[in-house]
Amino acid sequence: MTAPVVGVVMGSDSDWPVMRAAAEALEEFEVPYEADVVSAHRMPHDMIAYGSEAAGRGLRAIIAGAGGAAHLPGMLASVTPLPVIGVPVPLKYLDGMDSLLSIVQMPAGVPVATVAVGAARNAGLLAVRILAAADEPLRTRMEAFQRDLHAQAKAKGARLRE
Ligand code: RP5
Repeated sequence: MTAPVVGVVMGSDSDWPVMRAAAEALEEFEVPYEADVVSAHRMPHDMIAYGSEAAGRGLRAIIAGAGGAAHLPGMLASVTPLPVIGVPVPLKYLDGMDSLLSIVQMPAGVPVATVAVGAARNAGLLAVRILAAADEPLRTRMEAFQRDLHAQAKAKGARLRE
């Protein structure tokens, strides 16, 4: 088993249907990850321990998803030097705007890279890019992925012109 380098955490298992897209993106690039529930409000001491120990355990980035009063990404960012990517999970009310604003509006000095509401796949891809900055084989795979995206977009235009 390869040790995980990305932590995919969320406030509740009810976030998993959204957050699994981050895990799937990491799997596509064969980036080892761990997934867990780390609730900022229901298990605050565990959450602080997770963030404090993440870098020492070998993680290189954290993807944190939460909904509503979504304090998990910001609180993790306050106790780890690792890059934290926040995923606003949409809940039943407010269309995820509450989650988005809870995550994106961080105080100066404590950044969280916030993706769009529900955009866990982009969070996974951003984590791959962060790792790829110092990993040439991974960067080569990301470049191939981008070429593929380009080709798919071109093909869509070509179909419209037929
Ligand atoms: C948040 O509360 C979680 O991130 C989740 O999005 C939301 C609801 O959690 P559950 O009541 O479904 O466990 O902390």
